[in-house]
Amino acid sequence: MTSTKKFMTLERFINEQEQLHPNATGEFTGLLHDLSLAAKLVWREVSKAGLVNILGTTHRLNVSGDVVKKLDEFADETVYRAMDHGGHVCVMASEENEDILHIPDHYKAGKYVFLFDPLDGSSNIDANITLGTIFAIYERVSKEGKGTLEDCLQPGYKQLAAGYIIYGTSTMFVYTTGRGVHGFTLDPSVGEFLLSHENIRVPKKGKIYSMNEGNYRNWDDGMKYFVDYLKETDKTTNRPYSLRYIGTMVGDAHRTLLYGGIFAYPGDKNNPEGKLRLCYECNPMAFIIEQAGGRSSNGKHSILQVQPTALHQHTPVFLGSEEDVLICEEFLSGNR
Ligand code: AHM
Ligand code: MG
Repeated sequence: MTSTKKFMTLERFINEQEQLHPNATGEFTGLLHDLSLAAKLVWREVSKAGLVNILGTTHRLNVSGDVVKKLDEFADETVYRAMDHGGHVCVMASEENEDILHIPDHYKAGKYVFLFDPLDGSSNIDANITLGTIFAIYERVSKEGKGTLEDCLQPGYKQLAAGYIIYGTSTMFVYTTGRGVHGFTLDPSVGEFLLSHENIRVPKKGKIYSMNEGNYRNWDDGMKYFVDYLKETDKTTNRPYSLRYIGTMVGDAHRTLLYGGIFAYPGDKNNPEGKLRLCYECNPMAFIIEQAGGRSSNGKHSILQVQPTALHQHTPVFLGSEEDVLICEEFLSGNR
């Protein structure tokens, strides 16, 4: 008997989920459909990244004949354009743009707010290493018309959905709408995302830590002691932990979601609020990890409780297995 999983496409899954909400208008479903198109368009370009010097502009989206866009700019524009005309979204904001992005006047504004990091890990492009796209979806708080900055500055616990697309050895679409976390792997031969990871759960405790340890000397003592602790030998607690760090948050968080352990980008002497952005990177990943039974923290409490005050604000971030993040918090607060 063939597995039924094989035939569950992302589109079908989203439609089936919609049936669970009798009052659903289909708007949200439409938004996720638009997003899966954006994912495929970005994947198509990402998978050709190494060919740019050979193919030149021939196969690039470059209708005006201008110089080829950098991949991160291409991803930014592609995601925006896939989402701007469906009538589902009233405002967007992207890591690549300083201000909020309005929907063009000639398109209808919908009730959702869409925040995204179009190409996470862009410093890894030339080395052919995993990249990603991250997104967060909120319901607007403004009543009508164009969306506002206030619509974009909502705390993470108000997210209706969040997820990421990981362009790795295979391409996956991983998302949550607050009913578990589900992963779909792209079958490039048919151009469909197929359900491959249903209801993902983060292991309660892991054996991997993932952070830029090059910043060690600039960390505060709690962070240093935590990492020292992870390197000690103690068989009963699986120590020493292994270090894995890609430098693409999507890749590091995805591995943490599947294998457990802890991913962190703490503050340090040079950057007290760390490097990663609350609205585009930390909130969506925190929602995913918490939905999968893991824990997120800014060092003191859940990332999802932080009220954003600026679009591009940074926050220290700790994500992963509940036990590992709890121990980290104990070190950070000086209780260990
Ligand atoms: P980007 O969105 O501009 O690519 O930057 C974010 C990336 C994250 O994906 C990753 O976790 C982090 O920067 C790596 O930073 P570092 O090189 O300092 O370790
Ligand atoms: Mg990023």
